[in-house]
Amino acid sequence: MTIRLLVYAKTAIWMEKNEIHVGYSSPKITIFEWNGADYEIKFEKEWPEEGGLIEGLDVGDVDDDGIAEVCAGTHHIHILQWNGSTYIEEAVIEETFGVLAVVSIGDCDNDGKNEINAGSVMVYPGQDYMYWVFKYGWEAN
Ligand SMILES: [Ca+2]
Ligand SMILES: [Ca+2]
Repeated sequence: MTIRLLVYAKTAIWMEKNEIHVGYSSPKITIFEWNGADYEIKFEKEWPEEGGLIEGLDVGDVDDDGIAEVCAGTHHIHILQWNGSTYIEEAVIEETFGVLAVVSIGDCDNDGKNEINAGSVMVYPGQDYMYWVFKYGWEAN
C-alpha cells in the first residue's frame, strides 16, 4: 500500500533528457521521461521488505566517473546508473538503517567530488537516529 508519494525532478546536464523520479513507500521507484507528447515510464523497480522510499532520492555523480547516478534510499541506498538502455543497480550501501528521509548528493567538503548524505527519519526500537556521509571511495557491498 502506498502511504506517501514523492515527486522529484532534477536537472542533470549529463542526462539526455530530464526525468521525473517518483518514490513510493512500498518501496518502489518509477522514472518517467518525456517522449515529446507524454511522460512514459522509463524504469521501475521495487525493493520488497525494505524501508519506504519517501524522500531519500537524489541524482548526482557519486563515483566521479562523469555519469550521474540515481540514489534511492529505502533503509539502504540503491545506486542506479543508466547503461544506455535501462537502469542497472551498480551498488547498494547497506550500512544505513531506519527509513531514510535524507539522501542528498553534493560536494560538502569542497574536494570537487560528491558525497552522499543520508539520514533516518524513522527507526526501529533499539536503533538510534543516525546521519551518514559517504565519501567518494566508499566500499560498495
Ligand atoms: Ca557516476
Ligand atoms: Ca566532496
